[in-house]
Amino acid sequence: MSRIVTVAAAQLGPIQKAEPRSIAVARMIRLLEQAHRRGVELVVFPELALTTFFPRHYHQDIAEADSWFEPAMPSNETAPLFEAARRYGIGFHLGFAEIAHEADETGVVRKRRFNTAILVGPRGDVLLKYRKVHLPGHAEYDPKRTVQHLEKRYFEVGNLGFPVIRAPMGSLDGINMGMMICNDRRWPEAWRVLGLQSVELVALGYNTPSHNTEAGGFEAPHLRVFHSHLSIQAGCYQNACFAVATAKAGTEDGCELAGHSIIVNPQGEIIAMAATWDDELITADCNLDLCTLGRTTVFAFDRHRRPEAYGRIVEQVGSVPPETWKKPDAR
Ligand code: CDT
Repeated sequence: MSRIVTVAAAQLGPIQKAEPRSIAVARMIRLLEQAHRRGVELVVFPELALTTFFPRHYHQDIAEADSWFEPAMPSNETAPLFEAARRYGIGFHLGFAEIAHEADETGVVRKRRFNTAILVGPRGDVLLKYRKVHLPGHAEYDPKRTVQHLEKRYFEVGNLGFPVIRAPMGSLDGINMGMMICNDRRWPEAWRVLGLQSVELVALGYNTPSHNTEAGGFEAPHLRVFHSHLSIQAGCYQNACFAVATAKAGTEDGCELAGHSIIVNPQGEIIAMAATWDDELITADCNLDLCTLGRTTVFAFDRHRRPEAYGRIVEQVGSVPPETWKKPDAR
């Protein structure tokens, strides 16, 4: 019998700066209700789903930004979301800003801030936690930018790697599930680390501005969506997995977010795509048996990978210039 799971990307329209979490949670519960009516078993919400994308706002004192973070999950404000999901027996993925009091790499317990996502099972258990590894943007106020992108100011680099968990979801005894957050999807290394753990379904949320505000040159707005889809479709194809990629969309605090949430199959095909910039649920039935073809043929890692040739991937961060060719007799 085929292993089919019905999934949804629960795209959120904009959440303005002044909007409280209770409004966002109420909107998410409405999407969960729709999901329940459509027989969905797993719902993926966006990155930083409870508030505006606050890294566009500068706070000189980082502690002033703490109001954007969740010191507990679930909290009083998010408990209704957990309750609704449990009532319907639906699993969900939720992105949020996390405050954790835990030891750093020197062993000192301190307050730490991460861009985090959790995967919650149909009975309300937290199955997996992921903290964003690839943090885009900058740490200091940049007067040249028209919009700030201060993820490097507010968050530490995630310290949980790219974990994959096999857990029950919907009617299936076990699905191999992993997570990414936004910018991670642009890095093939992240996909491959998940692929090397036999991931079948990647849940990822994102907040991608429609315009490149880095003032580093012109980038046509339609390419923002193209690059997002290109990265996700390539990641799915090359690692023989499905992805549910969910955006925050529309004009938030005067800044446009690109939307275009998608669900992608292991052939790299888009099988569902959002058509609005509002709250919108897109769904697909994912036959996980379709992961087998890629991973037993072109991408049978055990037969075809050549890690001995990939040293630079983990030894180097930036690129180095290549050797310059010289005529053999001039050597
Ligand atoms: N949230 C997030 O990671 N956004 C980034 C914007 C960077 S601009 C290319 C993203 O990769 O979509």
